[in-house]
Amino acid sequence: MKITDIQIYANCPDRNFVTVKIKTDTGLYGLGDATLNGREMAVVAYLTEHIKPCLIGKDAHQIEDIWQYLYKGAYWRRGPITITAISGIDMALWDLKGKVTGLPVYQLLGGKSRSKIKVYGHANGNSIEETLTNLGKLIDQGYKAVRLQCAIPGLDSSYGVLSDKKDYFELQSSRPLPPEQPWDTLKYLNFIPSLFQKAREKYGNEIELLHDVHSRLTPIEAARLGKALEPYHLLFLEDAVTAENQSNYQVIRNHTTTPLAVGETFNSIWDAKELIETQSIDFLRSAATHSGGITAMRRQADFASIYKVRTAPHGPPDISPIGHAAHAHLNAWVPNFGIQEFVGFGGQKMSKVFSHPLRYEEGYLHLNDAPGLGVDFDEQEASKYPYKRSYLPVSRLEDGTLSDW
Ligand code: GCO
Ligand code: MG
Repeated sequence: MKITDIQIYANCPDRNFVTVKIKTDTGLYGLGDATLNGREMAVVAYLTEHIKPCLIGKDAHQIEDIWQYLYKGAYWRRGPITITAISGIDMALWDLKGKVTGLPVYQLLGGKSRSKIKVYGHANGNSIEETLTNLGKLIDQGYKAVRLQCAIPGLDSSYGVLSDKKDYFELQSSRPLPPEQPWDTLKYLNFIPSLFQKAREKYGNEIELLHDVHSRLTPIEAARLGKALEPYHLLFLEDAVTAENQSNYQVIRNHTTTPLAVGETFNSIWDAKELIETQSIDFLRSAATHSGGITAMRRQADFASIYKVRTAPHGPPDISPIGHAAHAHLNAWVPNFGIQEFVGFGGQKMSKVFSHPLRYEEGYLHLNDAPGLGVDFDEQEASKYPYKRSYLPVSRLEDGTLSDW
């Protein structure tokens, strides 16, 4: 099965996505997601200029060898641009192997460990009341786990709050330059425990609750938050601090039993090695699109399992349906599965451009048995929605200091 061509697409069917299509002499093609939010075109250039010429003529069955060739062969190891590009290629090769054997990718990984995939949804609002109303709506839709984010009183805008937007898939349009958002740790820490207190008062203890700090705290501040949230027993507290220095998590761990999750910006097992070995985290949130594709995610999960760390792949609106499908196959197989983040399937434009093998029902995703990843990409339709340059926000303290967004 020789690779005859590789096409790379950047489109914006509501959100920007980079899609890799590997064509072969069998007539079959494979699809991969290589979307890196806010830096999409760097990955497009990497794939077009540096990867494509090396792979034409290679055997598409050699997934492992191609992964090693692109990783070791670059010499410049790791980094989000390189690894997102490799991830897109890797997914497309697994898709191809599935198609040529007639099997869904989860079968190639070892078969299903579960019949359905537990997800957590997002509830947010401009006030505690509004957030809890939205939590109630998700509970009515069958969600068993929900992440809560709320506007922080006294701040003009807050991470994870949609404000007047209908959903996450509306967010892409208006960011020709990075928008700026305010941050104030004191206001945040004083407020967040009351959100969870009221959530438990209103909805009891059956629903799993989660929260994303989005890396805005120092280790000892995160420890204080973890302790304050203990009575509300979160499934996990996410990204309490940035994890560039992995030993930061030991500080948090030493103070609180609130479970910790991190990893959405990781692009290698090396970003998580110490966190896992020191048992400083409970859930690893790396994503197939940003962490080396299915080949690397499988290794990370196996390593994590030794330390009883479970997987909880990042599932934001800036990963394409192809990336989400890759997670679904991994999730169906992985023995140490935790939970999958799920924010919906996007709007009409997305569903015309991408088809996928997933169905949501009562708090779970169900994966069908289509061969490969079970996805498709309509390039005609996609060409109607050209890529739009768009940035993630940046965050500043009241005095103007740039802080972590
Ligand atoms: C999450 C995330 C995202 C990221 C986004 C950046 O937990 O879902 O933190 O919302 O901010 O993926 O591109
Ligand atoms: Mg997050």
